[in-house]
Amino acid sequence: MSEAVGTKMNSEQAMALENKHGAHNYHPLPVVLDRGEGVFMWDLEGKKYYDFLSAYSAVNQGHCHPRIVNAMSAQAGKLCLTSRAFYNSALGPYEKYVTEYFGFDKVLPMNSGAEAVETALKICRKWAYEKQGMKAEDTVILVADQNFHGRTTTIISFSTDPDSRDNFGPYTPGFVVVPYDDLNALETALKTYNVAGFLVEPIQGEAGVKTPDANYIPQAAALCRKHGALFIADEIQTGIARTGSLLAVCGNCNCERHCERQETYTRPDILILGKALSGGCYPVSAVLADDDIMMVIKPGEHGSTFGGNPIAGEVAIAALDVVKDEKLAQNARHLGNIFRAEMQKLIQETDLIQLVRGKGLLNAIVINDTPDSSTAWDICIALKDNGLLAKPTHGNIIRFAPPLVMTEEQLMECVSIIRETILSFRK
Ligand code: IF1
Repeated sequence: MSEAVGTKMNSEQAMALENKHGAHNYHPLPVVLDRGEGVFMWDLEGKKYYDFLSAYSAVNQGHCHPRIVNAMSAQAGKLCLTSRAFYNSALGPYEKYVTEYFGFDKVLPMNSGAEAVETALKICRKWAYEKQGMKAEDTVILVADQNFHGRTTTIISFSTDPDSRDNFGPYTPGFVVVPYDDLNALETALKTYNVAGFLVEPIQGEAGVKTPDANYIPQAAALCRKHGALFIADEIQTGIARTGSLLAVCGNCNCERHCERQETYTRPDILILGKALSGGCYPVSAVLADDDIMMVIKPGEHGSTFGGNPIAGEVAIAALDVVKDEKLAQNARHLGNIFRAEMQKLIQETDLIQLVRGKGLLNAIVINDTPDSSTAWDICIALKDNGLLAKPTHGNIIRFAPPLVMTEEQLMECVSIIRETILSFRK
């Protein structure tokens, strides 16, 4: 096994180091990235790639966006972490900024997406017991089948994916799974159980970019309100302009700021953000809600060492400024329409692709092979060789999610790479 010997490491050596010294909890594409800028990344041998995954929609603002990196560097040289045992001068301004940006009374700052989901679940339960008089022993939170909300023990307790769930029990009780995009099933569950809340992705990313009926989210929220349950939107992957509006729950509005126009915006009771909240530069997540919900959490009842740290606050302000100033929601909507139209043309030229689906620049193609086939993986290897990085989600589905700063010219070059790769691909 070749080891780095003082000179610059090559990709083979880097992969060998990970294989030898790292847990094998991933199966990465065989490429070792060393630098990123905007929509591009370079491997250790200097080969340039278009990034068509964006770290699962964390790098919406493009790799190493200078405004975000500068904000991070400046704060890192001043004050990195105080813990919440004390106030810090960056947190209040950030909390004001982010609550006004999304239109909620309060924010509870965390770090990873899963932490934010766990936070939302705890707030929901406490609200149900203390404000609604529900009892823990017979109260549930509804979740959708094929959900993905993170990898903690409680979150995988309600996963329907065996890979995420098996052999991690015993599982956290108090969750009921309902079919996604099925309003009748949701209403039946709301009538059958004492429901504290419904946690749902407005578009199911990991399940394969499952875009529900246009009425699903608005009607689901209305059903929750009718039955006294909280509507909890997990926008960790779909939020921050990814789907062509500020939030996927904004529906058909493509402005980059929240609004109260009820005809397009389904306002969640609890909004969960992560990933691109920091532009992929730093772990930042957040839970937003109004006082009547958020204030059930009292001092000492929840938090984390790094939650609300000064760097996170400065980075998130810069990341959200970039979304607004560079009109990333509008760009995602415009380029997403072009991308899906180009994929529809490609579908006419090949029997390898069944369909394309998505919203904004969160899209996926379904490959015409069985989910347990290696075809989607093999296509991603061929795409890599042709200078474009993407990865299958489940089995035969390839997710395409470039940074939202991409230009139309760059998108068309990526369409050409995908088209040439597909048309020349042999199983
Ligand atoms: C990995 C998947 C995507 C998420 C939604 C919460 C979280 C995620 C809707 C948790 C995280 C990441 C996790 C990442 C790969 C990626 C992913 F493949 F795991 F399922 F995007 F679909 N809610 N999704 O998408 O946020 O704790 O990761 O910050 O490698 O596990 P996190």
